[in-house]
Amino acid sequence: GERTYLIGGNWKCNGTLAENEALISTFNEAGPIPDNVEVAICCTYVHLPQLLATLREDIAVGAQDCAVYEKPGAYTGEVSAAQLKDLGCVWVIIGHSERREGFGMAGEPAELCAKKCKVAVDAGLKVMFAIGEKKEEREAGTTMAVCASQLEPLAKVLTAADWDNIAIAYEPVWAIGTGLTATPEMAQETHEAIRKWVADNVGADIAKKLRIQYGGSMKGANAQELLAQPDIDGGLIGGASLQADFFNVVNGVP
Ligand code: 3PY
Repeated sequence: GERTYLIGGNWKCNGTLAENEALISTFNEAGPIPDNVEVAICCTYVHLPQLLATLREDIAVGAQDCAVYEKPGAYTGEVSAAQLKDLGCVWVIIGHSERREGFGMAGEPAELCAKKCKVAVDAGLKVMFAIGEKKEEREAGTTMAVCASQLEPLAKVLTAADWDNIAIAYEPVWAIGTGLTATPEMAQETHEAIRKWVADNVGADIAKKLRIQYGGSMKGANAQELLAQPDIDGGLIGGASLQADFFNVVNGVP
């Protein structure tokens, strides 16, 4: 493709120091990363120092969320974007569907996700901003309306320059952790629609440069055909990023 591919690993709430050590060795010994690919691993907050110290230098490190607050202060349990940047993180995932849903508690509304994204970019981080529809929404034919409703608040808060530091991770919720993957054609159709939305509502140049990653049970076995689609510029990888198979995705780019 014309854009540098972006392959992110989302380790979610997995890993111990010992398990990570083994996986980091596997990745460190996995051979060269193709020139047209940027790779990042997003781990738990507590494991960031381990990855920053021991993961190969050509894989960037990121977090999976950050606080919405711009200034340090009385926010018990929160971790700020500025603290992530200070530690050495390059990336942060914002708006993963698991966080939007809230694990049975109050989830994160679209406006909050957008605000977090702005705070993160202002702090000097790059953001993988996750969007996507649920099964009922796809079946009702509202996939793009849902994606647009998640992108609208983002388009409101970002400046044109901010978009250089944003990737959109399109993750159909019905394909997350279910083993179901959108077919390459289904994924391409939505990626193309997302890029058109950005062209129409943000700017044609920004849309052309924007990387749109596919997420949702992407793994070595299905990566090649997904990444071959013209509007799929990478992936956000869950389960397979906890295995050596992650490098089959990295090496699956055209
Ligand atoms: C998945 O691969 O299921 C993901 O949720 C990646 O973020």
